[in-house]
Amino acid sequence: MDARLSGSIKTTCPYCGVGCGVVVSPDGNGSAAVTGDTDHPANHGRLCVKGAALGETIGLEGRLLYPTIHRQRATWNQASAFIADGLKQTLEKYGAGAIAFYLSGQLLTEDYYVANKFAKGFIGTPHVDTNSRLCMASSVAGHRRAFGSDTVPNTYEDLDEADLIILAGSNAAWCHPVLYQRMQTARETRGAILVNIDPRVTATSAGADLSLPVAAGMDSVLFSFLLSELARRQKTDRAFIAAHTSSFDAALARAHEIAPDLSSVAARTSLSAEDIARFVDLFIHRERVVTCYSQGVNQSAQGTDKVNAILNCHLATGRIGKPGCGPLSLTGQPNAMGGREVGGLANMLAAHMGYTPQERERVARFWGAPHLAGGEGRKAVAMFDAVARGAIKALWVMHTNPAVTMPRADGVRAAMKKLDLFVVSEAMSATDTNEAGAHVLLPASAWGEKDGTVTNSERRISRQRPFLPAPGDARPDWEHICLVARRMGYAGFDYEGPAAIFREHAALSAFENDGSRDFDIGAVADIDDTGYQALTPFHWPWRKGAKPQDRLFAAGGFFAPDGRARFVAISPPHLAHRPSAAYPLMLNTGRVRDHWHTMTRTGKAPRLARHVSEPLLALNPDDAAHHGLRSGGYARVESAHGSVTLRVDIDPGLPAGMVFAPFHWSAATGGLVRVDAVVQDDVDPLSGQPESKATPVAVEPVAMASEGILLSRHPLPLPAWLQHVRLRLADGEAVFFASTRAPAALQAVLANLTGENGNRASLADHDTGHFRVASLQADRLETALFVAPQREEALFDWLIDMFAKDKLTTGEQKALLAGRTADAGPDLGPLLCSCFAVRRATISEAFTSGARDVDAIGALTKAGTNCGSCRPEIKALINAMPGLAAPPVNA
Ligand SMILES: Nc1nc2c(c(=O)[nH]1)N[C@H]1C(S)=C(S)[C@@H](COP(=O)(O)OP(=O)(O)OC[C@H]3O[C@@H](n4cnc5c(=O)[nH]c(N)nc54)[C@H](O)[C@@H]3O)O[C@H]1N2
Ligand SMILES: Nc1nc2c(c(=O)[nH]1)N[C@H]1C(S)=C(S)[C@@H](COP(=O)(O)OP(=O)(O)OC[C@H]3O[C@@H](n4cnc5c(=O)[nH]c(N)nc54)[C@H](O)[C@@H]3O)O[C@H]1N2
Ligand code: SF4
Ligand SMILES: [Mo]
Repeated sequence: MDARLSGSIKTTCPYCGVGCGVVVSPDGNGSAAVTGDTDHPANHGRLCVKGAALGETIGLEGRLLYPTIHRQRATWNQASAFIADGLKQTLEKYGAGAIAFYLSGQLLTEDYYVANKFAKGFIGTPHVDTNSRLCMASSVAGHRRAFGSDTVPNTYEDLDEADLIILAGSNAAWCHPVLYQRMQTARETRGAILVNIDPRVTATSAGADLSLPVAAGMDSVLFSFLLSELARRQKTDRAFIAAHTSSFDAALARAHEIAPDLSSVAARTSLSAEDIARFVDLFIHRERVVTCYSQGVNQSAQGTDKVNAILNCHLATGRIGKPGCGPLSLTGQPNAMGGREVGGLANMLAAHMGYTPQERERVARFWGAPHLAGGEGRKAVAMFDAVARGAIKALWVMHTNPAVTMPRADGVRAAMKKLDLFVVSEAMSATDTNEAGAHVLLPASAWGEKDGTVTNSERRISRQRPFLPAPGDARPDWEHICLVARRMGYAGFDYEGPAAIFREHAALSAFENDGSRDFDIGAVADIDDTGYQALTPFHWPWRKGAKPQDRLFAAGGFFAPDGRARFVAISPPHLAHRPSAAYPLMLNTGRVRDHWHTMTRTGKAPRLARHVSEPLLALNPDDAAHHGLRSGGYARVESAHGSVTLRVDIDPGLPAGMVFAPFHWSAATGGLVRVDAVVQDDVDPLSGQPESKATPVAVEPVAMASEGILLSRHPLPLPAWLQHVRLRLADGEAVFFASTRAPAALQAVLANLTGENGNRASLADHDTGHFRVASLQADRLETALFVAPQREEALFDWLIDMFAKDKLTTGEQKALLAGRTADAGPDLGPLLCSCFAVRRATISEAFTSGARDVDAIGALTKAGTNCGSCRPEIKALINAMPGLAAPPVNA
C-alpha cells in the first residue's frame, strides 16, 4: 500500500477561504477521521462544523467515475480525442474567440495554472473566467486601483491584535466560522470591539458590540462619511498620505459630496445618527483597526467603489500592513486567492501580470506560447451572454456549477444547450450543469484524492494532500487539460505531477520580477518533489533569498509605477435597480451555516442536513402581513428573470422591503427552489461582478393544498412541478414537499414512485385528507409517504427517527399508520448544534433551568462544545429570552 494511504495526513479543508489545516486519519476502508491541525497557523486546530463533517462527505455515492461522451461511457483516449477534435474544428471554423473556459476558485493552483496556460497561451482565447468573478472580482479591482496590485496587506494575526474589528457585508459566524471565533477571542481576551455592517440581523450580529443595519448598497455613504470626518477632525496620518499616496484631495472632495453631513448620511444609510457617530468615534479612538469585508461589499453594482471607500479610510490613517491594522478581504473559496495568482480572471494574464504589451511578451516567452491571447476576455456574465448569442461555440466548465450559481440561471442553462462543444470536468455525476446538455463529462479526483496547493485569505499557501486513491477512472483536473493539450500537439504539457507544475508557476512568478510585482514565490521555484511533499504553510511574497513576508505596505512600497497608493474618488452609490410597483421587494441572497454552495458535498453529510433543511424565504412581519404571507406558508418569488416557490420564515431581523433566501438548492436537490433563476445579472462596471444581493421581486402566497414527506433508502425521481427539497439521512433520503393539488390527487401520483417493496401498508382518510403508505422489510422501514393538508413537523421528526431504526417494535409499526401523532411528542424546533444534534427546545429548556450563558448551556446539553459553530446562535437565543436584561455594552 502507498505510504500516504496509511497513517495520518496533513491537508487543508476544501471549503472556505479561511484555509484551515486538517489532519486526516483514513481507516483504510474509504472512511476517515478528520480533526483540526493544531500546527496550522490559520486555525490552530479549530474546525467549523463543515470541516468537522468532512469524513461524511468522501463516500463514493453520486461520484462521476468514468468519462462519458453523450452520456455513454468512454475511455480517456476517446474523450480527450473528442474534445481535441471539437476544439480544433471550432478554432478552424470560428477562431479562438469562439472558445471559452469557465473555471473555479476551488481548483488547486496547479490545476488552475495549467488550464489558464492552455487556454490563454496555446488555444489563444482570452475568454477564460472563473466563478471568482461572482465572488472576489470587486476586491481584485479595488485592490488594483488602490495598490497597483491585487494584494491583501494583512494577515489573520492582525485580528488577534486589533482593538476594533469591522465586518462589512460578511456573515462570518456562518461563512468564516473559525475566523469569527478568533474575533470573539479577541473580544473576550482583549476587549476588542466588533462592528457588524449588514442590513440583516444575522448569527454574526449576536457576537457584535455594534450592529449597523445599513440600507442595502449604501456602505460607501458610511465610509465616505468616515473619511470626511477623519479629515475634518484631523485624524488622518498626513505623513503617510504625503509620502506614500496620491489623489487624497480628490477622494476627500468626493466623499464630502457623497456624505455632506450626519443627517443626510443617516437618511441614506437608514442608520441612526448616534450609531453613525459611535462608529466614527470608535474608528478614531481605537488605533488598531481591521476591516474585513465579503459579499455584501463585493456582490454589488458598485462593489469596486465600496471596496475603495473602505481602503481610502485605511490609507488615510496609515492603518495598513501594521500589526492589528489593515483591510482584510475575506475570500470565499479555498483557492480564490490562488486563482488570482495564476491569472484565472479574464482581465489578468498569469502571476499577477496583466495584458500590457510588455507583460504579454514576457509570459509568451516564458511559456513558449504560440498564440497568446491578445487582450482581456469576456467576464462571466458577458461570457454566458456570448454563449446565448452563439458567439461562443465551445465551453469547458471546470469545478463549478453555473447552472445553479450564475445569476439569471435559467438563461444560463438554456444558453449552454446551444453549444457545439460543451465539456464539464466534475466530481459528481448528476449536477444541474452536467444535466444542461454537457457533451463530454470528465471525472475529476476530488478532495482527499488530489494533490496540490491552495492560498487562503491571508496569502498563505498550504498543501492539499491525497489520502485516498482516485475512484474509477477519475483523474485530477490538470491531467484533463494536459491530455487534451498534448493531443492538440502543444508542447509544455507533459508534467510529471503537481510538483512540476508548482515549480513552473513559482518560476513564472519570479521571472523578470525583481521586486516589481507583488506575487513572487521564487524561493520555492527549485523545490524538489520531496520538498514539495513536505511543504509547510507560508505567506507570499517569498522572494528568492528572502523570508516570506507577512504584512505589506506599512512603509509604502506599493506596486503602482510611482510606488504610491491611490485614493479613489468613488461614484455616488446606487443599486442597479430600485423596487417598482411590479417588483416591490428586494431579494438579498447568501449562505447557510452547514451547506456549501450547490451542496454536492455537504449534501452528502447527514450531520449537515438538519440545521437549515430547506431554503426559506425570510422577510419581516410587516412585509409578510402586507403580502398575505405567514410563517410556514409558501410564497412564489418572481423577478423579471424567473421564479421559485419557497417556504416562508417571518424574521424580524430583515429590514422593511428586503427578503432573503439562500442559493444552495438546485434541481438536483429540490424542485422550484433554484434561487439564482430569480437573481438579476447586472454587474459592477469595473469588476464585472454581478449584484447578487439586490434583485427586485414580487412575492405572493401560494395556497398549498398538501404537504408531506417521502422517505426512501435511495433517491427517487420526482416531478419538476413539485415544490420539494431533498435531505440526506444516515441511511437514505427524506423529501419534504408541498403542492397545490389536493392530498388524494398528490398521493395518487407519488405513491407510484415508491414502488412495491416489502410489506406495504396504507391508510387513507379522505375526510381529513391524511394519506400514509409505508413499506417494511424485516421490521425495518423501507419507504414511507405521508401526505396531509399541512406539514406536521413533530410527526415528521418522529418518522425520521423511525426510519433510522433497524427494527420497529409492533407498537411502532402500528403507530406508523395509525394517524396518531401522540408518540411524536412536541416540535423541538430547528437543530442548532449539528455536532451533538441539539435542538432549539432543548437549549431553551436549559436556559429555563438556570443556564444563563453559552458555556453553561453547553455544560448541560453539550451544544456548542465541539466545533463551536452554533455558539453565535445559542448566544442570540439567550439574548432573545424574555426576562433577560439586555447584555451590557462595552464601548
Ligand atoms: N457555510 C458556508 N460558508 C461559506 C460558503 C458557503 O457556501 N457556505 N461559501 C464561501 C464563499 S465562496 C464565499 S464568497 C463566502 C461568502 O461569505 P459572506 O459574504 O459572509 O456570505 P453571504 O451570505 O453571501 O453574504 C454576507 C452578507 O452580506 C449581506 N449584505 C447584502 N447586501 C449588503 C449590503 O448592501 N451591504 C452590506 N454591508 N451587507 C450586505 C447579507 O445580508 C449577508 O448577510 O462564504 C464562504 N463560506
Ligand atoms: N444568488 C447568489 N448566487 C451566488 C452567490 C450568492 O451569494 N448569491 N455567490 C456566488 C459565489 S461567491 C460563488 S463562489 C459561487 C459558487 O458557485 P459554484 O462554484 O458554481 O458552486 P459549487 O457547488 O461550489 O460548485 C463546484 C462544483 O465542482 C464540483 N467538484 C467538486 N470537487 C471537484 C474537483 O476536484 N474537480 C472538479 N472538476 N469538480 C469538482 C462539485 O461537485 C460542484 O458541482 O456562487 C455564486 N452565486
Ligand atoms: S472555517 Fe470551516 S469551512 Fe472554513 S476552512 Fe475552516 S473548517 Fe473549513
Ligand atoms: Mo464565493
